[in-house]
Amino acid sequence: MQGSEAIKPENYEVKDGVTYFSVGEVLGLDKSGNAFELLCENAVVGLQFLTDKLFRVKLSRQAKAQMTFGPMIETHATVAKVDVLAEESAESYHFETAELVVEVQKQPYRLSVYDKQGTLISADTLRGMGWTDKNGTFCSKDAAGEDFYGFGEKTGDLNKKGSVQSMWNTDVYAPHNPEINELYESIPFFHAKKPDGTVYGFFLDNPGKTRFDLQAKDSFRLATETGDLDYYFFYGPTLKDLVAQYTYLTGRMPLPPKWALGYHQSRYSYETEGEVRELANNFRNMQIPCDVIYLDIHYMDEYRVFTWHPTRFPQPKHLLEDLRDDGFRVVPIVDPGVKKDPKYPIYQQGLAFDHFCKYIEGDLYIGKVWPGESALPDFTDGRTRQWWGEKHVGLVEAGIEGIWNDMNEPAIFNETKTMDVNVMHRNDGDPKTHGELHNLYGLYMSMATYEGMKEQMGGKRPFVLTRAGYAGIQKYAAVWTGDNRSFWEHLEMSLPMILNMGLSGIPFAGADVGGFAFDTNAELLTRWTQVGAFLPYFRNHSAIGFVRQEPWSFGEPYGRIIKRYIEMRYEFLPHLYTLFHEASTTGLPVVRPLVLEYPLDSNVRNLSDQFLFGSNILVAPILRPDQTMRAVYLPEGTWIDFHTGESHEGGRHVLAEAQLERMPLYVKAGTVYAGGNVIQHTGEKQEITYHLYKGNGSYVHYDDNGETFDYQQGQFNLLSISQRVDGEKLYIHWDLEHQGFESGASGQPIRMQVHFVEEPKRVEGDGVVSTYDRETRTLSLSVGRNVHDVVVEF
Ligand code: MIG
Repeated sequence: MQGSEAIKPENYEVKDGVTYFSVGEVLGLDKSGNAFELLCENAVVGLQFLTDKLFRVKLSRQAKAQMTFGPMIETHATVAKVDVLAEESAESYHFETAELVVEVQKQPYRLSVYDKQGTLISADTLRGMGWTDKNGTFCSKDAAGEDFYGFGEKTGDLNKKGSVQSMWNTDVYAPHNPEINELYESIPFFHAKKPDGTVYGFFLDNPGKTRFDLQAKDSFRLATETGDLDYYFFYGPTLKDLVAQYTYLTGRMPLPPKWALGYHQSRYSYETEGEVRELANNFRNMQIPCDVIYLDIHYMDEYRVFTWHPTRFPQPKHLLEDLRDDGFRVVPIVDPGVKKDPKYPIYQQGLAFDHFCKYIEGDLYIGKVWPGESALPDFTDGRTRQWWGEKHVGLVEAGIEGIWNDMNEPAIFNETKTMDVNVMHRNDGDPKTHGELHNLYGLYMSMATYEGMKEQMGGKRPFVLTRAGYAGIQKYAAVWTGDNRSFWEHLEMSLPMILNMGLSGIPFAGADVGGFAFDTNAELLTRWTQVGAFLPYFRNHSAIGFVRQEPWSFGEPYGRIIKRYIEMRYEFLPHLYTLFHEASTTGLPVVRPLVLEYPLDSNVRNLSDQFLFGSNILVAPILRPDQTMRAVYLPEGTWIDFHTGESHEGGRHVLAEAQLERMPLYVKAGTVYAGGNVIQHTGEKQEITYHLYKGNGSYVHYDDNGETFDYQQGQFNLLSISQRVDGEKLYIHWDLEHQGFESGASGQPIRMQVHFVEEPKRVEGDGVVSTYDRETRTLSLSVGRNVHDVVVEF
């Protein structure tokens, strides 16, 4: 048995020669504002309850606790009142809310969390909390048998058990693989799921380098490299609850414009106006749906941001108008580097108004990026964000509604791949070095972009895509996973990455379909497009110097199959939009690992080669060449093969047929979802059909104008549909829950299809028109708006 002398502030060495210091014994308790201050021998520990299930622990190596919140914490979370009962005994302090008990042992400091039944949820290890002679802080927690999820954009498995996760936004062109831990985004948040299914989580709010060591069998450690430990503890008890709480704390994705949910086509680069027009014409002539075309760096004049190349794109406004008439939006790339060029107005203004990053001595920081030597805006300053946002006005006036932020880690062409960590950021009056704020740089850039665009777009929703980000990025931008390669392995790896991003508060994520670098091939592009159609962000993008990978690039049968899956994206769009709306209100991801919906199923703890689109459509993509069959795990319930109608009892594996033109898809019995006919872009009118897979279940379909913020004033529709099986009868009921916008459907009958059923004996309901297709076993119903109930007897 070790006594407390084991961690008395006597320093102790660990194998790598680092000396650890602990906060020591707790000597007293103070209250300051709504935070408790535990006065320890060597530090002050702030303890602040934000809700009954969410509290914050802040280590301060100063006389008083420093409790200023990080910039991404939502104001509503910081002001909420929580009733906390605080008591003291000889050995400990005891804090109790309606849901949790936090016990802080005095000799030495050691924090434990219990639920109200007295079950231990989490506790500090003997090593506890402290710092090292290298100046970083740490906290070690007991954990035995936990599975770990979240951590944002990371390579490797869905379940991060046994790994080390490091957070430092990095531009990685070298092939992404499970060994590369630092990519473009850093989300220092994770879920820990105990073997009994109980879930708790930690968010380490520190935008410098942080590290999560999950290798030990019975403990894990959180560590910072700069700044003092500032963590939030969440008690689930479910994964879903935890995502909701985390996004309550750091914010939720605003509803994107509907067009951003369509198919996006990109290339580094479509280099001229002529090339872009030809591309657009190809889509429309071949009737392949597409909403968005991207302009990569070639559109600029020598890579000067906010300019157009004089000969490649001589009349941007005219081009954009023509494309818009044809239903296309154009999203240009905007990088942070501002070319050092005395004749360039943005550089002139940036200098004149002191917007660029500098050293403490006042020297400008200059880094080499695409435009050559460049200055970088100091986005940590609100004043500079405002300026940058305003600079988009020319693009907005030309008709741009979406911006693609790249290189915002920031990526610099040098040894460290980023800005000098000694650069001093203004940080709204609280200057800090780049090393301390690094992971916030890209987020602040996208925030400036989103807010600037929003101000200029006359009530329309902007779309921003970003490569770099930090916790809270979901409030400003969609995220793509950067420079992947056209490898089957990268297609496979993108799934746990996107699923974990969803569990980390970022529902709007995707990878470059087809792969960015290296030559893709016909089969890979086909399989990648199939799964891309069911991922939240759906963009085909490829790099300069490699084969073209537009949908038609490989001829038949590939072109036809790719087209069909892009069409399916649009057929599922009304449901996808509903899922996006759900994500924007609850934080729940659009695509979900099975463990989110079936947390007690031991077959899905680390399953990520299949996922759920919403809660009840299961997508089982093909991730390897020449696979025409695959094993699919179906969780409990009855699952219907989308392609064949075959019904399977879950809780077991099935072998699915998956010839090139088929990606296995299963719909759970009882599912209702809103679908639509194929349209060429989201500007076209789409007829809604409600799809029913016989069983018990309900659905609420959300819709609005897809473009403006009027939905926040009630201009949206909610239509609920439920179905219930009783013996031979299927009872269908629908209601208009909320009618706030004119969809063009008013007065039109409600259309429904019940899939894979026998020919009914009778269909009851006033004026209901029903038809039955024997071949597809589909029952189609058309119900007048004044009829709310239909009974189908089989
Ligand atoms: O150093 O703008 O990830 O999508 O096409 C490469 C050119 C810069 C990296 C992005 C990629 C983009 C490319 N950019």
